[in-house]
Amino acid sequence: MGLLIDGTWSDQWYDTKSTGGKFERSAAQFRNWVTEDGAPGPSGRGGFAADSGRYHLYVSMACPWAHRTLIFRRIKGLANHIGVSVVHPDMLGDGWTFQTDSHGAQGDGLFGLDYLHQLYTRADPAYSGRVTVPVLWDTHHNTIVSNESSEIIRMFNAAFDRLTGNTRDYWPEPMRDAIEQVNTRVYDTVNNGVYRAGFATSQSAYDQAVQALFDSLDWLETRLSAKRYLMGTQLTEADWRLFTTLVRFDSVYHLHFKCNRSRLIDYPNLWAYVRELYQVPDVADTVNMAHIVRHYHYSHDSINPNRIIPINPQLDFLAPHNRDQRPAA
Ligand SMILES: N[C@@H](CCC(=O)N[C@@H](CS)C(=O)NCC(=O)O)C(=O)O
Repeated sequence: MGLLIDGTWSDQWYDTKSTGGKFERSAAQFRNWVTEDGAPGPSGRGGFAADSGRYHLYVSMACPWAHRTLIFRRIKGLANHIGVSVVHPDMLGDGWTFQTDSHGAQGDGLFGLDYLHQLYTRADPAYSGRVTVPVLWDTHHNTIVSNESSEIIRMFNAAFDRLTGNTRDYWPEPMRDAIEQVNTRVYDTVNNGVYRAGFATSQSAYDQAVQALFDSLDWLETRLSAKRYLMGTQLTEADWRLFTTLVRFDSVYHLHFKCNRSRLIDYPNLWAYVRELYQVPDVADTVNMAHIVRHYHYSHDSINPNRIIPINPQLDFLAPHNRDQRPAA
């Protein structure tokens, strides 16, 4: 685990001393947008037009943020248009690597690099900051378009529609404000909440994070008892953003991140909802539980210093969900 300082790799863990034991995630720095015609998006510069074969996605199968982008790549019919490279699940002193001695880690498909940080310095030789997945790479300008998953999924949602003919919209204009409200709470207390609990280095920081997390899971359980999806009858990005945390919950967050007041399977509605989303065509292919379990337990030696990989529950994500028999509201 480390970061780049003026383009040089430095192996250091997250600093929680200056924040009273709290884990604070730093903002992603590459914020350009792929758009249909290359016009600038909401941030960054223009010049990134949607095109087949031009963009490449770097992901970890373990990472919930990268997972969102993999799901959108599949459900928006982009698999034949955007290539993928999967990093090795172990993230140790060199950060994410392209080692291939783990099933499903195929190395760097574009340049044959050894480390993900080399991709960042290829885009910006003086880059300072964390080296995170996902990364959307542009082979045309030889740079990173974006390393912010919440924005990459919105690009995938719309920018390539003319190319693919897939116009399914997971961020419908009339629902955006309502989606944002749900996203904000889910991001703060659930997606990032599990990390804030797991990486806390003081009791109070942990208590605060874990309480907010379970308050939100209770709220979501109630919401999903009345609605099939978070926004009602329509599956939206809000659901996919929640899914990638929930699908990891019992295997890693419950034990490794000490989020153990309840398990996902203790919530009948949340558990059936996760099974339904898992069973959406092509989504199961994006869930690699072996990489998920290995990455967290092996990489975070401050939490699990002996790197013992636990036995873990056997979860049947393919069991019938019966969510289609719920009231439509
Ligand atoms: N804001 C980013 C966060 C991505 C992120 O933090 N990814 C983690 C993996 S789950 C990572 O690569 N961490 C490496 C590090 O922090 O050094 C996004 O959503 O795209």
